[in-house]
Amino acid sequence: MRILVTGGAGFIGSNFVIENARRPGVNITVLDALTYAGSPASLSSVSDQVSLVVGDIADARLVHDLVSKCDAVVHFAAESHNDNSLADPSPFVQTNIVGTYTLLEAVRAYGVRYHHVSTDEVFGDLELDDPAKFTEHTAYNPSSPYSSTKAASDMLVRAWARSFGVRATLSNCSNNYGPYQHIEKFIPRQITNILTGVRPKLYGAGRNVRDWIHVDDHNSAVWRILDSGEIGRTYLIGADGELDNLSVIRMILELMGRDPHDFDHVTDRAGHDLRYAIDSSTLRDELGWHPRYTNFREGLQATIDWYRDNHGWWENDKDAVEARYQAQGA
Ligand code: NAD
Ligand code: TDX
Repeated sequence: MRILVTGGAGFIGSNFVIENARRPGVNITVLDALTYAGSPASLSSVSDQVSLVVGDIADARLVHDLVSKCDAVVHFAAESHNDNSLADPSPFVQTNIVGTYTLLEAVRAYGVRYHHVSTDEVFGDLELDDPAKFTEHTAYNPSSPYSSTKAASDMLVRAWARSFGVRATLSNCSNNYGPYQHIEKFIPRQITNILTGVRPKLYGAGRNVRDWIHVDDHNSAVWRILDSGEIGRTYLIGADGELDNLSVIRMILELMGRDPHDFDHVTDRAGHDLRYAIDSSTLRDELGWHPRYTNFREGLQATIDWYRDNHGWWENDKDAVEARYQAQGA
């Protein structure tokens, strides 16, 4: 199977490529624009097995050429950071909506199988004490420019599947953690803050809850859906990992041998979603998927070790990322 992986030099995409590049009978081409969030270094361990095409998913001619030569597209590429979408929504509209449209037109033209990687943020947020979790039937109610452009892209996929018979599946996953995540994101930002002598930064009071899943578990679910998912269906991916941000920041400090109170409260995010929680029982019951990382503390420790052992992967970006946050009071 020839698979085109968009965004394969980003966090989740590179982990997906590393995990699947050596599967017998699988041949992977990565299409990635190498924005600030993409790095060829993330693919160095599989550079002999994988071709990297540097280009934009909204470049129709390039996309048609690549899609015409593959059997399936797994679409990870996106502008993915909420804070950036509040500072400038325009690349989010362009990549997440126009880019997805461009891919859909190409898979429609060549009859290619398509898997769309999306987020639980399309459902908006939940109250802290709400017993309900997000399911496949939850109405869309996105809050940020990021999540609204992801919601729009999901809608395009559903329409192209229904109206044009595109062989598509969708997945909406909760917050990922693990190696190769950009240091603008919550967990790697705090780990690399501690490693560089900067105090960790917590938005507001830290009551906001995220449902953490290890990136390898997200990707094993994506593979399962690509292989055995029902065409036209949406699957929710989650590993029952709900924790508030205050608990996570304290756990990082503790695992790194610091005082768990040694962090700063900074300006809260505008429109900050309160809580996400995924019910992944359909995926578990129908496709037999289960997460491997069921102990968040152990997965977090392994992630801390990875950032400690791979300074070269992130240290050149650190000052610029923190300067940008400081300018925003965050
Ligand atoms: P990321 O920002 O780390 O990586 C995105 C990649 O896409 C980068 O390599 C970047 O260079 C590439 N890219 C951006 N614009 C492009 C364009 N126009 N053309 C080609 N390539 C482009 O993101 P991530 O965290 O790995 O997220 C991957 C996907 O998973 C996204 O669709 C995101 O919405 C979704 N998702 C992420 C999470 C999470 O917790 N990180 C959770 C659920 C879903
Ligand atoms: O320094 C910080 N301090 C802080 O308290 C940062 C960067 C974040 N936060 C908070 C905001 C969120 O409540 O931590 C939580 C997680 O923040 P992010 O890592 O920015 O993730 P989030 O906004 O929840 O979105 C992530 O999960 C869903 C991904 O970035 C999205 O791409 C994915 O769709």
